[in-house]
Amino acid sequence: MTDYRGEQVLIIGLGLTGLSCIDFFRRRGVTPRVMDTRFTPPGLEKLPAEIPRYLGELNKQWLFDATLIITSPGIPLSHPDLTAAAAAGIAIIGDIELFIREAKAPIVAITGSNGKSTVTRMVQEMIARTNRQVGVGGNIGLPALMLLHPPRELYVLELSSFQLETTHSLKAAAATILNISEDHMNRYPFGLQQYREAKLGIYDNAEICVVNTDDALTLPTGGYDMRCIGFSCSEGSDYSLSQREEQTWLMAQEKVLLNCAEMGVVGRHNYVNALAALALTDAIGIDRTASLAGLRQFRGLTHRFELIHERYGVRWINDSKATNVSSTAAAINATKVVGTLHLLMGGDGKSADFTPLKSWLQSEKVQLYCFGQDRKKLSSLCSNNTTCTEKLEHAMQIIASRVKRGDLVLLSPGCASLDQFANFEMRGEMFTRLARELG
Ligand code: UMA
Ligand code: ADP
Repeated sequence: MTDYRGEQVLIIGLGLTGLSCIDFFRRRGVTPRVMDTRFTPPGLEKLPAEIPRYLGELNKQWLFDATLIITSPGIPLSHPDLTAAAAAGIAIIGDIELFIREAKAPIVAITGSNGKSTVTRMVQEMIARTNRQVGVGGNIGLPALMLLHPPRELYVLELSSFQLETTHSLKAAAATILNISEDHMNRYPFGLQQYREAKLGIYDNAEICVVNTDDALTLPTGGYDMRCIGFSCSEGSDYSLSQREEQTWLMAQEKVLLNCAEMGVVGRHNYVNALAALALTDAIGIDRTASLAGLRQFRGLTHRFELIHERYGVRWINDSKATNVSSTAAAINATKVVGTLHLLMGGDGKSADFTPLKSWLQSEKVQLYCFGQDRKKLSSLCSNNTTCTEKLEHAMQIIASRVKRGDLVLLSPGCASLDQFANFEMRGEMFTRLARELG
């Protein structure tokens, strides 16, 4: 166990991560200081009274008093006060680094622009069939530090690029980057390569790297190496999809494993997610029968291309977790519609370039409804067939007055929700409630 007594620990960012870090240090006899740029950050009501706090901005004096700074993922390392602290030689790490220093069990580490949570939960479901004590968390569910007590036999961590930026000692038993496409460009001013660099850290010292051979950006810096196992949506990789008799099959080492129709999720992107999950569970020695049973059982996650209901021949699908361009593209690709696709997009676009969606949106079968902060930028993609409203609920009322049998209403916003909602879940819950009322 690393001894932090004698360190002047400063935690920046309260929220879920900050609270888990405070608990971690208190268990080790260290009283950290806490800072948050927000006046009333989430979790404030749970902050123990004896913890010194500074709210509303960063306190330079506290920064330079610290010998160890723990940053939450929501705080950019490029913040001038943090770059100054780093230049002064003060160590800056995140909660995942703290976790890795303590965890004794093998770690499966999962990142990517899209599909992280889906693959993480698939892997969890597959391992569950073996009755192993597995801890699952990170950028999903519980913050990693909350998985240390009681200790587990195995850990599955979903990791964001922000978390990877402050992690230095990871030695995953198996690690994957599922895919890389533009996201969080407001945090990566040097663009996609800078974002990729952050994600590539997941392969450092990994025993096995599960890579997407259809996406060269997911390969380690030096390219495909001895540690790599590939997955692909076409045949030829270690794990691949195969099209036979109008059915899609999961294959491993050219052996047919599962008919995708047996899974509870739809869309090619989800079949590819299943390949990655299989490659990861195989890499850590999970019995194939258990893995395949887990895949059959997995029903998909709420807010990810989730069918709310089909009524009067109209389907309403909640894909609120589509917070970037390629996840919305995956949703449009997975959509089969006889009538009109009423597509709801909007929110905080995080400086994204939406033009890759243009050709789809200009289809006569698509009616686009734009809401939230970046609605004008989105509606400029196709001047025809577009309705702009300030709020999601207004757009849904208009849709309700227009839908016909055979139509599909899809919330796949391609943007973060934080301009109008507390999180993507609240946005999805609003869509779900209105879909039930209006549909
Ligand atoms: N913030 C401030 N000032 C601060 C600290 C944070 O304004 O001093 C803001 C950030 O800009 C951000 C928000 O507060 O908008 C939340 O940031 P946070 O670091 O306090 O977040 P936590 O509550 O600790 O939650 C984080 C992850 N959130 C982010 O990375 C933004 C959660 O992932 C994760 O589940 C949790 O840690 C536990 O590990 C959520 C997420 O949205 C699912 N992740 C992003 C994504 O998946 O796209 C990366
Ligand atoms: P993440 O945790 O990376 O955000 P999720 O599994 O929560 O990923 O899915 C987020 C969004 O991305 C959802 O809209 C989902 O339908 C879509 N998605 C899931 N897997 C993929 C994939 N492999 N490629 C593209 N989009 C995907």
